[in-house]
Amino acid sequence: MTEYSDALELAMNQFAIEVPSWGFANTGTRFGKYLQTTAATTLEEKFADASQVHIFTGKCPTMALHVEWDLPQGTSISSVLELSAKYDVGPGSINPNLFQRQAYKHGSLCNERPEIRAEALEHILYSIDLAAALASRDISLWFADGSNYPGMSNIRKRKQWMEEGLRQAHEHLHPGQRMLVEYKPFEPAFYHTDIADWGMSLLHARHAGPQAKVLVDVGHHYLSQNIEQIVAWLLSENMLGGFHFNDRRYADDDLTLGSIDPYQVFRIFAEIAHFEWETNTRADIAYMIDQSHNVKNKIEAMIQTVTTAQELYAKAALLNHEALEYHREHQEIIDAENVYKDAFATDVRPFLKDWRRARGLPEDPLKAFRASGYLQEVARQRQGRQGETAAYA
Ligand code: PSV
Ligand code: MN
Repeated sequence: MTEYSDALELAMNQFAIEVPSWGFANTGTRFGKYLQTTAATTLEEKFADASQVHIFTGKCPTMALHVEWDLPQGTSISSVLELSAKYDVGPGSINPNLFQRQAYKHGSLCNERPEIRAEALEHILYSIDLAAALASRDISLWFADGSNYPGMSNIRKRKQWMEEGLRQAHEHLHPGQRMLVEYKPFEPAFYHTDIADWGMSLLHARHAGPQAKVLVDVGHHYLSQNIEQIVAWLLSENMLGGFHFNDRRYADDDLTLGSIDPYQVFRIFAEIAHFEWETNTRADIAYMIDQSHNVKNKIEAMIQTVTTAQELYAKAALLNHEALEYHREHQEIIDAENVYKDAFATDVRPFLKDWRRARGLPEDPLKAFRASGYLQEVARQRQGRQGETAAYA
């Protein structure tokens, strides 16, 4: 063990990350799907696959659920709770689906037609009650609402409808629950999106009420945007509710976290680590993965994501905050930057191996998972029954 193991150990003990149910299912691109024999098609299979990620990494105790895909009307809560107990994976954030029904072609809460706005609100209220029944704290709201051509929408009216809908949803929240408002600059709408950036999410969350916070999906920014600055501002406003982690080269590509730009993820974690050091508090942030792997094996990719997240979080935990502050005060630019670079360049893998071994976890979760034979077993079980659910992701 190295000399910095105390700070690191504390950070790694605290850090957990939620996996998405849809990350285990067959998902596709606009052009089609490549089906995987081992992909999960039922909620039980999703819980089973998520439990593998938790068993081998020890740090993924919950799975995010998408209401239409996992908990359609009529789902028995007790059956979900039984699966959760059987696989030792808790129901995580609850994601209402406000984009898949035909009715939402022109939007959900922002639709010009009041009956469709009412339908969308009803679905959100239903999802809030579901979350309460499952003892899930967070309701994650993402809206595909927007328009494709200039002139077709009254943007101000739509803003007002969204505001009203979110306020009514907030009124329905149970004590202790949170409502996370996600933004996205474009896709599926290609002219305007009703909640297009963090400022719009922030305003909507503020108008909605004190239990509403902003959800930052790192793939939902223009390429040159400074995401860590957004994180810093939201922390400073006490409005950062959570993350959807993924990586991208072009837009919302849903690639594996850290596969393209690990320094980006490190800089986000560095803002959080410095905030926590400065305020001597722990930021109440839901760390979640929002990825759909179409060409990698889904469980393997999820394990790879978690170990990468741990490595980057560990690097941020190595930051020398005193030195950083000193160099900032003295305007020593290179030295301040080098505090970041030194932490980022440190190989934390030997530490993580020790940390895992001390907890009875495999030193190399991916290798251990591969050796377990789980994939071969589910390939045998799931062969020939690819009854699948389409999922937009
Ligand atoms: C939309 O791109 C998104 O990021 C939202 O979080 C959805 O809930 C998720 O992907 C799955 O479609
Ligand atoms: Mn997302």
